[in-house]
Amino acid sequence: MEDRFRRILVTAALPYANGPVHIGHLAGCYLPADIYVRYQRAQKRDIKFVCGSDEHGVPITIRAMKEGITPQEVVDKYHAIIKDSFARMGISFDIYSRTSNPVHHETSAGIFKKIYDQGLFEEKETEQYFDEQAGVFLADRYITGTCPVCHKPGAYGDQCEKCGSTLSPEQLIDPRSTLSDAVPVKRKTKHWYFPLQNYEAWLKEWILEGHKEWKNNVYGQCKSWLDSGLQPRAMTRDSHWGVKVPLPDTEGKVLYVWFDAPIGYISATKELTPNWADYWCKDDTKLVHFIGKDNIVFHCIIFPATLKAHGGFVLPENVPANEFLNIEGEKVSTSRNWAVWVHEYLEDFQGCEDVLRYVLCANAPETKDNDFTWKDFQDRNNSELVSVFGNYVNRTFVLMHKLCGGKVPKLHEEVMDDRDRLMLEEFRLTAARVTDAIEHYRFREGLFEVIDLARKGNKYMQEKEPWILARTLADRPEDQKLIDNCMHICLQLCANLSILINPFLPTTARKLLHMMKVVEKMLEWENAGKAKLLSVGYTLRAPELLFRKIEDEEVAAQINKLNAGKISSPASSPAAEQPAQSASTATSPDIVEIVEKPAITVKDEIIFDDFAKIDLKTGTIVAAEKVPKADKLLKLEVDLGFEVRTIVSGIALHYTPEEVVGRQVVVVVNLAPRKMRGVESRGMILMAEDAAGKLHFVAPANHIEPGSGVS
Ligand code: B3M
Ligand code: ZN
Repeated sequence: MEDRFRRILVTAALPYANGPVHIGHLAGCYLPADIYVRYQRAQKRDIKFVCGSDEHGVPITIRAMKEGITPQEVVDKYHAIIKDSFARMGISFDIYSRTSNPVHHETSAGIFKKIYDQGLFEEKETEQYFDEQAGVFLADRYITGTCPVCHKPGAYGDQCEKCGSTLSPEQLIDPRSTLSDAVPVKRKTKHWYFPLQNYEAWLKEWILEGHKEWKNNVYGQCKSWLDSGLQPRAMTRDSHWGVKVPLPDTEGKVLYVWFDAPIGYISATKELTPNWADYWCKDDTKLVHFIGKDNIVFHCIIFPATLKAHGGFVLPENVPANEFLNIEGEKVSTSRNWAVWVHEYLEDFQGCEDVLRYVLCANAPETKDNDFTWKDFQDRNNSELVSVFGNYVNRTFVLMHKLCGGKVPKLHEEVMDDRDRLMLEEFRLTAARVTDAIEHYRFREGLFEVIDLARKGNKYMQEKEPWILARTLADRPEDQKLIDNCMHICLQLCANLSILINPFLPTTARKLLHMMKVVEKMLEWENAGKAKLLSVGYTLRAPELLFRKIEDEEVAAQINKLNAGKISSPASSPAAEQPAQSASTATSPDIVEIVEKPAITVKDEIIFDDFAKIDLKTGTIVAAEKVPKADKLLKLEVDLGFEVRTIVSGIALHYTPEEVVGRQVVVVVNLAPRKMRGVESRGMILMAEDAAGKLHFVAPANHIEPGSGVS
């Protein structure tokens, strides 16, 4: 950790208490946050990890309406289920609170009031859409219509997901209520707006200049919001469920859920410790928000701006947001029941909590959306956890009992060779790499390093073959020293594995401690990389099974369950939908992910002359390489017959450089040059995108001369 910090406060997005959590939530933010926190605790840093249920917002009131129960009953039910799932998965919050707690109501109302008293809100009476059938004002997400920018249907009142434009409900063409499909009517209502535009310059300075180290996906989203200009945003809503607006004559109005929810982090800290202000108000606190990508704008722009307006609070040092985890190639959808629910997993795979943690971390959507498949779950378990990690530990313990009398043997320095020294050096190097990876939120990489150390251990043991030496001990008694050295090093490696795996797989780490008969204290990070952790002569326990094999039938049963539970058409109302990830897929609190195949739409008509301006020619890719630090980009050299051009193309997630060399392509050759990641791209390659988002080359059916015109 940087010297300027003395304590760390980690938050994980507050899940909406309107449904259970699924594995996309875990992968999105709770697991990465927990890994980070467990590591920091092992570093003996002053750290607090806070979270809780987000119990306000429209999705909860709608669910209550549908189920014919009160919003309080909805949140009570799901708060309990969610809390239990987290606990059983080993997500080690210092507190898991809830935003319906009185302390939260007081805290968020207090913050609102202070901003109000400073005269910073703009009070506006506007006409807003009202659903006369449902009898409610419609939150932005509950209005859909045609996008005024790209003219595609299915845009929401706050955003068009097809073209990414930020919208307001008034801009939608042919608006409809998603609750009743009624045409909404306008009604007058008064609200308090936070003038985000006044904070734009400050936010640009703080994020775009000051936090270039943020993950690309986070920085990029902030930049595009800031570049497109910020608008005032209403911080109150018409509803009876939520934190009451702390002003006179505001019956039926509550704080906007995205105003109060992040303040939930503060209230939870207040509940946790009387020293809460140290964590929130002192500059030497490192505040880190773990979230999913759909929450970026709220955590990077809106919440910091409100904290800034209020004054006196620290701002996040980092906001490591993950992308989404798909299931078996399809987007998670709670309304279609296309999800793997954590509470169900825990029933079906008892004692396999660490396996899920492992697979979700190994497959974490850290830089791009990723896919969870049951086959991959099985493969990773069987070939990595069982065959590499578990097998290594098991062999070491079995051999130590067989060849060294169940005790940690001595290290005989006089017969050590370079291979032994190299292996010991590897402990240190791995520890340093894991440390660096976790400090910089690269958890997958950290985890791979740990598994790789076990792999190296296996290789070392295989090369040393102590069991072969044991056969000829009668003739060569001096070989016992070689056996001892090998087993000594292998055991110290097990001790290192327990320390390094602890943030990722805490239960496994503790099983190792039990086998080694050592106490928790050994897991302190300062021990990572050390060559002497287990004392010579110390008796160790018999090996115990760390991981069991996962059978084909178990995987088949899960796939069947997933398919059997699938509801083919999305529920009629998005209100039934639960946020899908991290904490959700929605860009607004008031919902929800609507799962629809993107409609095929046609752009506005153009005349022939417009088309004729585009110069298309065939070319052949003659060289290709990855653009450093850009996941998606390949730098291509394309032979166009008359010259070879450099073109940067966003296809790296679909094709390797080797796969594209030699391909014929169609190029827009008169596109103005553009710099991408410092490389000037002169032209664009045409690609077709299938329904799954995979890109395919557009090329002449038969090989023709590079430079041929296309029309
Ligand atoms: N509950 C939205 C979501 O579940 C919201 C997160 C709040 S974090 C302060 O994605
Ligand atoms: Zn659009």
